[in-house]
Parts: sequence; structure tokens; C-alpha cells
Amino acid sequence: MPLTEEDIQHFYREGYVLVPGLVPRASTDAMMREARARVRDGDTWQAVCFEHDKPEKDAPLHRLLWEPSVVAAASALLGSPARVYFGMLAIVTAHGGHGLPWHQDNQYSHILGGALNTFIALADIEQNMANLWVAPRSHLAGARPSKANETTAKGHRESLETPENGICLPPLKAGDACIFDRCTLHRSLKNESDRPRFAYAAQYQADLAREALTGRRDPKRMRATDLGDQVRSIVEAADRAAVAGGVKA
Ligand SMILES: O=C(O)CCC(=O)C(=O)O
Repeated sequence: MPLTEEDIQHFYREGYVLVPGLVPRASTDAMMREARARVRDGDTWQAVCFEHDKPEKDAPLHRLLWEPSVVAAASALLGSPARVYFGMLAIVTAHGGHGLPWHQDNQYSHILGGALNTFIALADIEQNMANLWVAPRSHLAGARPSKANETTAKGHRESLETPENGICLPPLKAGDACIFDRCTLHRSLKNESDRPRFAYAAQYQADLAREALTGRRDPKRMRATDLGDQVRSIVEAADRAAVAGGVKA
């Protein structure tokens, strides 16, 4: 279902919006066929990231970047065609991970002109399964100071400010999503459960958005619909092969 005007107002006012059932079941099932095979040994937070220079690489795993309902929601919130900024399958193994500390995505790279992240549950995520936390209205302060995390999430940014109003999202069903501004503070914690947590983060920028650092528009950030046109046949062929081979979701 398309976002309502109320959803859009909630996103701008609170810095996030929950969208139950954003992704159709057939697509989360197809994602899970791929995602289950990516769980690695160990107890860490694990990511498989989209590579702009090689859009065909792992194309079935990054299909949600051009999933029509996701792109439509991002475009409605951004008020323009959505360009793919970043995509990431994020797995937290059973009883694993430390999650990611409070951060804004704009603390990694600062985009001006509209940019957001779509956290999508690929399978059900209970609150104790490294579900996402957000700090409502934290986006209103803009990009805030941060540092490199040196302890539980090396290689990640960490906000110098800890919000006092953080909330854990309610339990999510496969296909539910939380869309949040790249200035909204968010985090996740350890997965306390016996099941791995599977989520996909699909980030988009507005059609004319620019990098704060350089003032440039990044030509690699293609429109999501163009990415779909480029890789759809690869993904469809992979799906046919998986179904013929009896791979289960
Ligand atoms: O996967 C997670 O646990 C957190 C995701 C996140 O922080 C992000 O996508 O920026």
C-alpha cells in the first residue's frame, strides 16, 4: 500500500516511519533463500554490501534496492525519484553481535538534499533479536559529532551524544520496514535469541542530492529504477535456478 500523507508527516516530524508489510512475501522469501546461505561462523554482526561499481555482483541479494514498493515509498518521502545510495544485508547470528552503537548514517558520509535508510525485516524480528532502535526527532538537530568506534563495532561510527528518548521498534514481521532520515540516531543491540536476525538496509538519496564534503552529485548513485532495469534478468534467472534446485526460503 502506498504511504499516506500521515505517514509522510510522521517521517518528517519524528525522523522515522514504520511501514508494516512494505515488502511482499514473495520478495522476502526470495531474499531469505539467498540470505540463509550467507550466515558465517562466529558471533559478529555480519554485512554484505552493494557495490556501485559492480551492480551485478550478488544481484539477487540486493533486489530490494529496486523493489517497486520500497522505491515508491522512498520516492514519496524524498519527493523525487530515489537514487540508490547504499544497500546492505545485515545478519546478526543467534546469541551474537553487539549491534551497532548510536549513530546517524550522515556521520559516515554526509548527504544534503534528502537521504534516508529503509530497515527491512526479512524474517520476523522480536525485540530481543537486535531489533532497531530509533531516537524520535533526533534528525532535527542535523548531523552531529561522532567518532570511530574502537570497541564493540570496529569500523563503524559512534555518536558522541546518547539520546535519552531512544525506543526499540515493536516486533517486526517479514516485510515490515522502518524508514528513517539519515540524520536520525539509531542503533541495535545483541541478538539474545536462538535465531539469526536477517534485515536489509536500503538507503536512497533524492534525485538532486549532493555530498556535503565535495558539493558534488555522485554519478555512481543511479536511479533505483535504472538499477532494476540493469539487473532484473540476472535475478529472475537466479530465482528460476533456485526454484528448480528446490532451494527453500
Ligand atoms: O543492522 C543493524 O543492526 C543496524 C543497521 C544500521 O544501523 C544501519 O543500517 O545504519
